[in-house]
Amino acid sequence: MNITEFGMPLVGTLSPNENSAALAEKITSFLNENSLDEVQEYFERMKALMSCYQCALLEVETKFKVLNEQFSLNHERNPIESIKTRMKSSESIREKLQRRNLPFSFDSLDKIYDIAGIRIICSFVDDIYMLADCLLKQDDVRLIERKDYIANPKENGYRSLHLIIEVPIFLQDAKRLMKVEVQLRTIAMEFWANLEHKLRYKKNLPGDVAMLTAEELTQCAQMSAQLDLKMQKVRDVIENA
Ligand code: 0O2
Repeated sequence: MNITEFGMPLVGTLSPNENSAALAEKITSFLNENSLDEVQEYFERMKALMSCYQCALLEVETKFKVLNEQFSLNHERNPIESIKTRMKSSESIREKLQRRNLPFSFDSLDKIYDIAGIRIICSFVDDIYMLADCLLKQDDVRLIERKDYIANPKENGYRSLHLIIEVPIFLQDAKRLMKVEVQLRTIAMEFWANLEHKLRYKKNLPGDVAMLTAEELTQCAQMSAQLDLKMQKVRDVIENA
Protein backbone atom coordinates (compact mmCIF):
# COMPACT_ATOMS: atom_id res chain seq x y z
CA MET A 1 0.00 0.00 0.00
CA ASN A 2 1.32 3.41 -0.92
CA ILE A 3 0.88 5.97 1.84
CA THR A 4 1.52 8.94 -0.43
CA GLU A 5 -1.22 7.76 -2.77
CA PHE A 6 -3.91 6.86 -0.27
CA GLY A 7 -3.00 8.72 2.88
CA MET A 8 -2.66 12.27 1.69
CA PRO A 9 -6.28 13.43 1.73
CA LEU A 10 -6.33 12.71 5.46
CA VAL A 11 -2.86 13.61 6.66
CA GLY A 12 -2.39 16.55 4.33
CA THR A 13 0.09 16.87 1.49
CA LEU A 14 3.54 18.28 1.38
CA SER A 15 4.07 21.52 -0.40
CA PRO A 16 6.88 21.37 -2.99
CA ASN A 17 9.21 23.11 -0.50
CA GLU A 18 8.71 20.63 2.30
CA ASN A 19 11.08 17.72 2.70
CA SER A 20 10.73 14.11 3.71
CA ALA A 21 11.30 15.01 7.38
CA ALA A 22 8.13 17.12 7.26
CA LEU A 23 6.26 14.22 5.65
CA ALA A 24 7.53 11.89 8.37
CA GLU A 25 6.33 14.38 11.00
CA LYS A 26 2.86 14.57 9.49
CA ILE A 27 2.58 10.82 9.23
CA THR A 28 3.82 10.41 12.79
CA SER A 29 1.25 12.83 14.16
CA PHE A 30 -1.47 11.07 12.13
CA LEU A 31 -0.34 7.74 13.59
CA ASN A 32 -0.21 9.20 17.10
CA GLU A 33 -3.75 10.53 16.88
CA ASN A 34 -5.19 7.22 15.66
CA SER A 35 -4.88 3.66 16.89
CA LEU A 36 -3.10 1.19 14.62
CA ASP A 37 -6.41 -0.51 13.88
CA GLU A 38 -7.99 2.79 12.89
CA VAL A 39 -5.06 3.61 10.62
CA GLN A 40 -5.25 0.20 8.98
CA GLU A 41 -9.02 0.47 8.58
CA TYR A 42 -8.63 3.91 7.03
CA PHE A 43 -6.10 2.71 4.45
CA GLU A 44 -8.15 -0.38 3.60
CA ARG A 45 -11.24 1.74 3.11
CA MET A 46 -9.40 4.27 0.97
CA LYS A 47 -7.87 1.52 -1.15
CA ALA A 48 -11.29 -0.09 -1.69
CA LEU A 49 -12.86 3.26 -2.61
CA MET A 50 -10.17 4.10 -5.16
CA SER A 51 -10.51 0.63 -6.63
CA CYS A 52 -14.27 1.21 -7.06
CA TYR A 53 -13.54 4.45 -8.92
CA GLN A 54 -11.11 2.55 -11.17
CA CYS A 55 -13.85 0.01 -11.91
CA ALA A 56 -16.30 2.81 -12.73
CA LEU A 57 -13.78 4.22 -15.20
CA LEU A 58 -13.50 0.79 -16.84
CA GLU A 59 -17.30 0.62 -17.15
CA VAL A 60 -17.61 4.05 -18.73
CA GLU A 61 -14.62 3.54 -21.01
CA THR A 62 -16.19 0.33 -22.29
CA LYS A 63 -19.47 2.11 -22.95
CA PHE A 64 -17.69 4.62 -25.18
CA LYS A 65 -15.66 1.93 -26.93
CA VAL A 66 -18.87 0.05 -27.72
CA LEU A 67 -20.49 3.20 -29.11
CA ASN A 68 -17.39 3.90 -31.22
CA GLU A 69 -17.38 0.36 -32.58
CA GLN A 70 -21.06 0.41 -33.44
CA PHE A 71 -20.85 3.83 -35.09
CA SER A 72 -17.87 2.77 -37.20
CA LEU A 73 -19.84 -0.26 -38.42
CA ASN A 74 -22.83 1.85 -39.43
CA HIS A 75 -21.07 4.95 -40.71
CA GLU A 76 -17.59 3.78 -41.67
CA ARG A 77 -15.84 6.30 -39.45
CA ASN A 78 -14.93 6.57 -35.79
CA PRO A 79 -16.42 9.47 -33.83
CA ILE A 80 -13.81 8.94 -31.09
CA GLU A 81 -10.18 9.84 -31.74
CA SER A 82 -8.90 8.80 -28.33
CA ILE A 83 -9.91 8.14 -24.73
CA LYS A 84 -7.98 9.14 -21.63
CA THR A 85 -8.79 8.16 -18.08
CA ARG A 86 -7.33 9.55 -14.90
CA MET A 87 -7.76 9.29 -11.15
CA LYS A 88 -7.61 12.68 -9.46
CA SER A 89 -4.31 13.07 -7.64
CA SER A 90 -4.43 13.08 -3.84
CA GLU A 91 -2.98 16.58 -3.87
CA SER A 92 -5.73 17.80 -6.19
CA ILE A 93 -8.39 16.12 -3.99
CA ARG A 94 -6.93 17.77 -0.91
CA GLU A 95 -6.82 21.18 -2.66
CA LYS A 96 -10.48 20.86 -3.71
CA LEU A 97 -11.60 19.84 -0.20
CA GLN A 98 -9.78 22.86 1.24
CA ARG A 99 -11.20 25.22 -1.40
CA ARG A 100 -14.71 24.02 -0.54
CA ASN A 101 -14.03 24.16 3.18
CA LEU A 102 -14.74 20.47 3.59
CA PRO A 103 -13.02 18.34 6.23
CA PHE A 104 -10.77 15.44 5.21
CA SER A 105 -13.30 12.64 5.59
CA PHE A 106 -14.94 9.89 3.55
CA ASP A 107 -18.23 11.83 3.58
CA SER A 108 -16.42 14.77 2.01
CA LEU A 109 -14.88 12.57 -0.70
CA ASP A 110 -18.44 11.69 -1.69
CA LYS A 111 -18.95 15.36 -2.58
CA ILE A 112 -16.00 15.44 -4.97
CA TYR A 113 -17.49 14.37 -8.28
CA ASP A 114 -14.34 14.21 -10.39
CA ILE A 115 -12.21 11.69 -8.49
CA ALA A 116 -12.62 9.43 -11.52
CA GLY A 117 -12.38 11.29 -14.82
CA ILE A 118 -12.59 10.21 -18.44
CA ARG A 119 -11.89 12.40 -21.43
CA ILE A 120 -13.29 11.55 -24.84
CA ILE A 121 -11.55 13.26 -27.75
CA CYS A 122 -13.91 13.41 -30.70
CA SER A 123 -13.44 14.10 -34.38
CA PHE A 124 -16.21 16.67 -34.75
CA VAL A 125 -18.36 18.86 -32.48
CA ASP A 126 -21.60 17.10 -33.36
CA ASP A 127 -20.00 13.75 -32.44
CA ILE A 128 -19.68 15.12 -28.90
CA TYR A 129 -23.42 15.71 -28.57
CA MET A 130 -24.29 12.45 -30.34
CA LEU A 131 -22.07 10.43 -27.97
CA ALA A 132 -23.34 12.29 -24.90
CA ASP A 133 -26.96 11.58 -25.92
CA CYS A 134 -26.21 7.90 -26.57
CA LEU A 135 -24.51 7.57 -23.19
CA LEU A 136 -27.27 9.33 -21.27
CA LYS A 137 -29.97 7.20 -22.92
CA GLN A 138 -28.49 4.07 -21.35
CA ASP A 139 -30.72 2.95 -18.51
CA ASP A 140 -27.88 2.37 -16.03
CA VAL A 141 -26.48 5.88 -16.45
CA ARG A 142 -27.83 8.73 -14.35
CA LEU A 143 -26.97 12.33 -15.16
CA ILE A 144 -26.01 14.33 -12.08
CA GLU A 145 -24.75 17.51 -13.70
CA ARG A 146 -24.14 18.86 -17.19
CA LYS A 147 -21.95 21.85 -18.07
CA ASP A 148 -21.87 22.84 -21.70
CA TYR A 149 -18.74 24.93 -22.14
CA ILE A 150 -19.09 24.54 -25.92
CA ALA A 151 -22.40 26.39 -26.13
CA ASN A 152 -21.19 28.66 -23.31
CA PRO A 153 -17.37 28.83 -23.37
CA LYS A 154 -15.58 30.00 -20.24
CA GLU A 155 -14.32 33.57 -20.25
CA ASN A 156 -10.80 32.43 -21.16
CA GLY A 157 -12.17 30.51 -24.16
CA TYR A 158 -12.16 27.00 -22.62
CA ARG A 159 -14.60 24.69 -24.44
CA SER A 160 -15.69 21.13 -23.60
CA LEU A 161 -18.85 19.31 -22.62
CA HIS A 162 -18.71 18.14 -19.00
CA LEU A 163 -21.04 15.49 -17.61
CA ILE A 164 -21.10 14.14 -14.10
CA ILE A 165 -22.74 10.74 -14.27
CA GLU A 166 -23.47 7.94 -11.86
CA VAL A 167 -22.95 4.36 -13.00
CA PRO A 168 -23.29 1.05 -11.20
CA ILE A 169 -20.37 -1.29 -10.70
CA PHE A 170 -21.03 -4.88 -9.81
CA LEU A 171 -18.68 -6.32 -7.22
CA GLN A 172 -18.45 -9.87 -5.95
CA ASP A 173 -21.32 -9.40 -3.52
CA ALA A 174 -22.55 -5.86 -3.98
CA LYS A 175 -23.60 -3.19 -6.41
CA ARG A 176 -22.18 0.31 -5.93
CA LEU A 177 -23.15 3.54 -7.63
CA MET A 178 -20.08 5.58 -8.56
CA LYS A 179 -19.73 9.10 -9.91
CA VAL A 180 -17.54 9.77 -12.92
CA GLU A 181 -16.72 13.04 -14.64
CA VAL A 182 -16.88 12.78 -18.43
CA GLN A 183 -15.23 15.49 -20.49
CA LEU A 184 -15.99 15.44 -24.22
CA ARG A 185 -13.90 17.59 -26.57
CA THR A 186 -12.69 17.83 -30.14
CA ILE A 187 -9.01 17.52 -31.04
CA ALA A 188 -8.85 21.33 -31.38
CA MET A 189 -10.39 21.84 -27.93
CA GLU A 190 -7.94 19.34 -26.44
CA PHE A 191 -4.98 21.02 -28.15
CA TRP A 192 -5.97 24.42 -26.74
CA ALA A 193 -6.80 23.14 -23.23
CA ASN A 194 -3.52 21.23 -22.91
CA LEU A 195 -1.40 24.21 -23.92
CA GLU A 196 -3.42 26.65 -21.83
CA HIS A 197 -3.07 24.34 -18.81
CA LYS A 198 0.71 24.11 -19.28
CA LEU A 199 1.14 27.86 -19.75
CA ARG A 200 -1.16 28.80 -16.86
CA TYR A 201 0.71 26.67 -14.38
CA LYS A 202 4.11 27.58 -15.77
CA LYS A 203 5.00 30.61 -13.67
CA ASN A 204 3.76 33.69 -11.87
CA LEU A 205 3.74 36.13 -14.75
CA PRO A 206 3.84 39.90 -14.23
CA GLY A 207 0.40 41.54 -14.57
CA ASP A 208 0.82 43.03 -18.06
CA VAL A 209 2.32 39.81 -19.50
CA ALA A 210 -0.46 37.76 -17.91
CA MET A 211 -3.12 40.03 -19.43
CA LEU A 212 -1.52 39.95 -22.88
CA THR A 213 -1.12 36.16 -22.90
CA ALA A 214 -4.69 35.72 -21.60
CA GLU A 215 -5.98 37.78 -24.53
CA GLU A 216 -3.84 35.83 -26.99
CA LEU A 217 -5.07 32.54 -25.54
CA THR A 218 -8.70 33.65 -25.80
CA GLN A 219 -8.10 34.55 -29.45
CA CYS A 220 -6.52 31.12 -30.02
CA ALA A 221 -9.62 29.52 -28.47
CA GLN A 222 -11.84 31.47 -30.87
CA MET A 223 -9.67 30.36 -33.80
CA SER A 224 -9.90 26.75 -32.67
CA ALA A 225 -13.70 27.08 -32.47
CA GLN A 226 -13.73 28.38 -36.05
CA LEU A 227 -11.51 25.50 -37.11
CA ASP A 228 -13.97 23.02 -35.57
CA LEU A 229 -16.83 24.66 -37.47
CA LYS A 230 -14.94 24.61 -40.77
CA MET A 231 -13.88 20.98 -40.39
CA GLN A 232 -17.44 19.97 -39.64
CA LYS A 233 -18.67 21.81 -42.76
CA VAL A 234 -16.05 20.04 -44.88
CA ARG A 235 -17.17 16.70 -43.49
CA ASP A 236 -20.84 17.52 -44.18
CA VAL A 237 -20.00 18.38 -47.81
CA ILE A 238 -18.08 15.11 -48.23
CA GLU A 239 -20.78 13.00 -46.56
CA ASN A 240 -23.56 14.57 -48.66
CA ALA A 241 -21.66 14.33 -51.95
P1 0O2 B 1 -7.71 17.89 -13.04
O1 0O2 B 1 -6.24 17.71 -13.07
O2 0O2 B 1 -8.39 17.47 -14.32
O3 0O2 B 1 -8.36 17.32 -11.84
P2 0O2 B 1 -13.58 23.11 -9.85
O4 0O2 B 1 -13.14 24.26 -10.73
O5 0O2 B 1 -12.81 21.85 -10.12
O6 0O2 B 1 -13.67 23.46 -8.43
P3 0O2 B 1 -15.73 21.95 -11.18
O7 0O2 B 1 -17.20 22.22 -11.12
O8 0O2 B 1 -15.31 20.52 -11.01
O9 0O2 B 1 -15.07 22.86 -10.11
O10 0O2 B 1 -15.10 22.56 -12.48
P4 0O2 B 1 -15.44 22.32 -13.99
O11 0O2 B 1 -15.43 23.66 -14.62
O12 0O2 B 1 -16.65 21.49 -14.22
O13 0O2 B 1 -14.24 21.44 -14.54
C1 0O2 B 1 -13.01 21.32 -13.95
C2 0O2 B 1 -12.09 20.55 -14.92
O14 0O2 B 1 -12.33 20.98 -16.27
C3 0O2 B 1 -10.64 20.88 -14.66
O15 0O2 B 1 -10.12 19.91 -13.80
C4 0O2 B 1 -10.00 20.78 -16.04
O16 0O2 B 1 -9.74 19.44 -16.38
C5 0O2 B 1 -11.11 21.31 -16.92
N1 0O2 B 1 -11.09 22.78 -17.05
C6 0O2 B 1 -12.03 23.63 -16.59
N2 0O2 B 1 -11.72 24.89 -16.90
C7 0O2 B 1 -10.56 24.85 -17.57
C8 0O2 B 1 -9.73 25.87 -18.17
O17 0O2 B 1 -10.00 27.06 -18.14
N3 0O2 B 1 -8.60 25.43 -18.80
C9 0O2 B 1 -8.25 24.12 -18.87
N4 0O2 B 1 -7.11 23.81 -19.50
N5 0O2 B 1 -9.00 23.14 -18.29
C10 0O2 B 1 -10.14 23.51 -17.67
P5 0O2 B 1 -9.10 20.31 -12.67
O18 0O2 B 1 -9.70 19.97 -11.37
O19 0O2 B 1 -8.62 21.72 -12.84
O20 0O2 B 1 -7.84 19.46 -12.93
